[in-house]
Amino acid sequence: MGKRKRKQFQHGHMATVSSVEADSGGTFVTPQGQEMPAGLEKYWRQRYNFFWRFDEGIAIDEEGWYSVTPEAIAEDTAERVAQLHNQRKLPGRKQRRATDFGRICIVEAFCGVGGNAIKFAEWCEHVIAIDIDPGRLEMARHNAEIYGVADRIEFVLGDFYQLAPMLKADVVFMSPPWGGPEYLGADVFNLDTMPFHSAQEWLDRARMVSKNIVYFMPKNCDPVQLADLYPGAPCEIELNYTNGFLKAVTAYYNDVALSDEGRCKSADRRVYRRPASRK
Ligand code: MGP
Ligand code: SAH
Repeated sequence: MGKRKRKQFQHGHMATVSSVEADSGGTFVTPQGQEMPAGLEKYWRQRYNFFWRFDEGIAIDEEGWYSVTPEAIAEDTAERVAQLHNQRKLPGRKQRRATDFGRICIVEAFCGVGGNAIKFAEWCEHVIAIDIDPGRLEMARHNAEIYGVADRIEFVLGDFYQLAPMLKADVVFMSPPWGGPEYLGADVFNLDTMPFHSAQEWLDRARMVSKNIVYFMPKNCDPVQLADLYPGAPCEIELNYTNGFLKAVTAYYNDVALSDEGRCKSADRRVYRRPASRK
């Protein structure tokens, strides 16, 4: 890890090894003897999809493992959001220089271990990253340091529901808890059944911060229910794939919805729109 200080997190672990072995009892033990929470093997296999710099000391805890947004999806979202309010279109990711930022401020309402916040900080001038869990917020800061973007992120410990009335930003991004991996058990995930607050209640809070909202949601939710959370707003819903597998969907409301399809970088990123007249 070079000069970077290694930290041990209370509920997380430093995941710095490149392979993992299952012991006979079904728990996972890394070659360095670190125990992984049981049932997380499929996430471990995807570790470089989550953070390409994983081996540099990325910190993740159990909720972080099953909630972090895959990096390619987070990058697509950040690139798209960064185009908002720019005088000129930002160069694509290959040509982009470190000084080419979207001149916007974005609130990342549920920062987790930083999957989205890091990508927003790579593309946007200012990121306010909120999480209610101090351990995970600290992991996000640590991970952002690995990516060299921590100085563009304001880390805020708190409840987004309480904080929203005090915030203003150009865009709000939300990837709230969906109730754990059990969401996969439903044929159609009902957005009213999310824990703590319904998808509608979260969105109504986000509207206090900005009309431009990006909502990261389960792949098995009903796109019509998702679009109808914000009556009258232009809404675009994209299907988010990594390596050919559908992982989630993202809804864009208002100005961030007005993209053109040609902007999509990845063949795995497919877009469809709600009819503009739908209320
Ligand atoms: P997953 O549960 O790993 O499904 O979630 P996958 O990989 O499609 O499973 P399969 O068995 O069908 O192949 C896919 C992605 O959704 C994860 O990588 C996270 O990015 C995201 N995700 C999953 N959960 C449980 C949450 C959650 O509770 N909150 C948020 N914000 N994202 C989640
Ligand atoms: N986008 C993140 C994953 C978010 S997971 C990433 O890519 O890493 C959802 C996060 O929401 C969890 O870390 C959880 O601690 C946080 N959370 C739950 N309730 C919250 C609340 N009321 N306010 C802010 N954060 C909350």
